[in-house]
Amino acid sequence: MSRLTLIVAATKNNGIGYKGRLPWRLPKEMAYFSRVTTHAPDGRVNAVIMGRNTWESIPSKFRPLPKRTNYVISNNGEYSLNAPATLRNDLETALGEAATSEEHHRVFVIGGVTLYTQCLALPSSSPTFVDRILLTRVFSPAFEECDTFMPDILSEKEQEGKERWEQTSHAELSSWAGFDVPEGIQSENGVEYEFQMWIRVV
Ligand code: FOL
Repeated sequence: MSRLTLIVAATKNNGIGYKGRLPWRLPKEMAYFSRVTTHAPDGRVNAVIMGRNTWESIPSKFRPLPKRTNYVISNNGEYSLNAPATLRNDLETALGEAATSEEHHRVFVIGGVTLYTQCLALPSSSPTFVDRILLTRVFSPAFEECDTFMPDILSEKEQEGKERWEQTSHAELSSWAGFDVPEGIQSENGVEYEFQMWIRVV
């Protein structure tokens, strides 16, 4: 298990957060996040890896995210999670453990910006790297108040020697997720969004 999946909900400008939390309240979108990151064959669980700010942004009643192994990365060795999750000081250690555990089916990178950026920078030659992005694209409204943005990898111009990202079909997303993912534009609380899957072409 060396492939990582990055999961994120982002506006067209790649806005993902506002004042340390999500800019929207989308219960069905959150249910998708929960289901897709939890879904694993009998006897196995998935791991979720997050930065310390993302950990703190999750309501305490959902921490650690249930039925998943939670890894939290912080440079601060003194940081106290006050919950049954695994604290690691660096990404490499967490990835090494999460990706090599036989118990783990899939490993998800769930944010935030620092972790997304570090993980996306891992070359496809390294032992673990991101080869799949589950992107929930939020089309409208624009959520212009966003103060946190994920790296703009999907629309980056192609460069010599650089990896390409390609959007898969919806059928491939449902097949990979293991359940019927709602297709097309979803409307919830006046917000329009779509569940997408992108894969890295090497
Ligand atoms: N990816 C997507 N697609 N949507 C997100 O909202 C999202 N959020 C994060 C990372 N990737 C994402 C990080 N933020 C919870 C809260 C914030 C959060 C991630 C998870 C959370 O409380 N999750 C519970 C579900 C609670 C509920 O059903 O309301 C869980 O069990 O996963």
